[in-house]
Amino acid sequence: MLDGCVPWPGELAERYRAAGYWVEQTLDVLLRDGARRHLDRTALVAADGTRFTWAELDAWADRIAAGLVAAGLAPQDRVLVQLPNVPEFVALFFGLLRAQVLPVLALPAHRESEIVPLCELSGAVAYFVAEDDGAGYDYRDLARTVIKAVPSVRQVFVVGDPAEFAPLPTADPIELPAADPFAPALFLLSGGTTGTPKLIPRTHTDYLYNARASAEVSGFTAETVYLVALPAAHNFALASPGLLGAMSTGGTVVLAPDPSADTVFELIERERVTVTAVVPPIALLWMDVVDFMDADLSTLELIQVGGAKFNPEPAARVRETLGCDLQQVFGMAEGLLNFTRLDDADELKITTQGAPLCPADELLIVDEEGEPVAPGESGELLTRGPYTLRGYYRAAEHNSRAFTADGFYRSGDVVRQLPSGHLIVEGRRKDQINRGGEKIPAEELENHLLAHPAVHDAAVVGMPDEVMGERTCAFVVVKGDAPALREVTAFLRERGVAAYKLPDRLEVLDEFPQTKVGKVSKVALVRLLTGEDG
Ligand code: OOB
Repeated sequence: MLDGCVPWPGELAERYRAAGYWVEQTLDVLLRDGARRHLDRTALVAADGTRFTWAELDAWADRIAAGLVAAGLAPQDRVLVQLPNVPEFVALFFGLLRAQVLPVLALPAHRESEIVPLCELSGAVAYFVAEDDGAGYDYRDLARTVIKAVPSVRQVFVVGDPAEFAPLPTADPIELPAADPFAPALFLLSGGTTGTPKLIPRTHTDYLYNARASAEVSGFTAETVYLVALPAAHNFALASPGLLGAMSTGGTVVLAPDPSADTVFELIERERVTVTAVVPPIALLWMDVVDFMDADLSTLELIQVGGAKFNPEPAARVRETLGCDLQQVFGMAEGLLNFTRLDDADELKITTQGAPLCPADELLIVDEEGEPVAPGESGELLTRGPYTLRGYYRAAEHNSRAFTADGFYRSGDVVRQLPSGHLIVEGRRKDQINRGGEKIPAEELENHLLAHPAVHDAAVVGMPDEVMGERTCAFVVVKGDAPALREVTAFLRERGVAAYKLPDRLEVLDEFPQTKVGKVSKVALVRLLTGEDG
């Protein structure tokens, strides 16, 4: 295991192997085998209609792998990858796997305040970006800041015009040694609950299981045409089942640059898309406008909705509005995935967030004292299993709190389990805001707010919102004149905070309500917003 990663205990690892959840293959097998089997069929389609056969994608990944080696990158090196949904994302992903260089997958929305700490924590030696985001934001400026701030980052590679940096490296293919299937292949980002980012190591074999089993439970086949509507770097769109799941069955992957109805409906019609995955606000948006747009969505068989709670009322309207089946997905980058099954009764598809993917997923639902609740009661979900991490990367101290002594991950989600095994997500015990699927660690935003000269104290909470599930409210105690929301968000942007983390509302208080033990009472703060008492 890479230094800083926590392995599964030998006895469990043996069990996962014996049961066939862990196979002795590397993730790269998805492209290598796919290319062997499907050769001249279409593997990947870009938004502009550029198409790549399996053989072309395979050859491209080989050239990138050789280019990475020629550029001096070595096995186990970490690199930061921040690319939008472009074909280069897929080719580079497999190129990195082949060269055994470990990508840290950042979201396109991330900025300096996320990217710099991620590079520091991972010791990244290179940074891969796109020229821009298509909407005027130039990632090369961000790269200039990052290389100045983080000495380990020696190289920047750019998709598009590289300016003073290098283009994606390619070279004539070379023979490369095979990776250890049980070693980390990549790092996902955690939604986070603390002031600093957390990295999730995913091994070849655990992520292969994640992608293949998800594809199976979602009914993917060689005829599947999967539209990547969420950022490809997110676990949902990447491997749950996502683009890797579609590749595992020989399906076709179509890349959408953004999830707007205009963009997506046109791609669904043009490419005859059969399945896609979105967060609830996007599903709501599509359902709202579909009647006013004359797109042909008749090929769409399934929409997967997850990342945040999808309420039963809109869930019940999916079939009549979008004309397709609904699959709810309750997952986490840390591992555990829950899916409603395609043959579940409508009631379950509409009112639950699904049942665990793997028979070896172990779930505990516990009360505040950590004791298991009675069956059917709600409590915090703890889990371990063949594709759930045993520790964040280089985070020994945090790991001692985020996991139980016997290795269960504390999800921070409050759930209730039906006799069928299906879970209903009822809330959260972690200090995080889930803004339409985008996760905001409260402490991180509070730290940024505290840096503002007029802010004496800060507490960030989620306020209920019909469309987003929650929006972000920042409560502050000020010194001197109270700043306006606009001034505060400008300040946060200036600090390089991602746009989705900016507060939607600012409330100034003389002092914060406190709990019995003298901590800021976030429950009381939310009550101030919703006007509920008791
Ligand atoms: C997915 O992954 P992350 O890592 O961005 O966020 C995980 C957290 C969960 O712990 C839970 O708090 C929330 O997001 N969540 C849901 C949910 N799906 C995720 N809360 C309620 N209902 C749901 N359906 O969000 C993710 C990863 C893979 C597949 C799907 C989602």
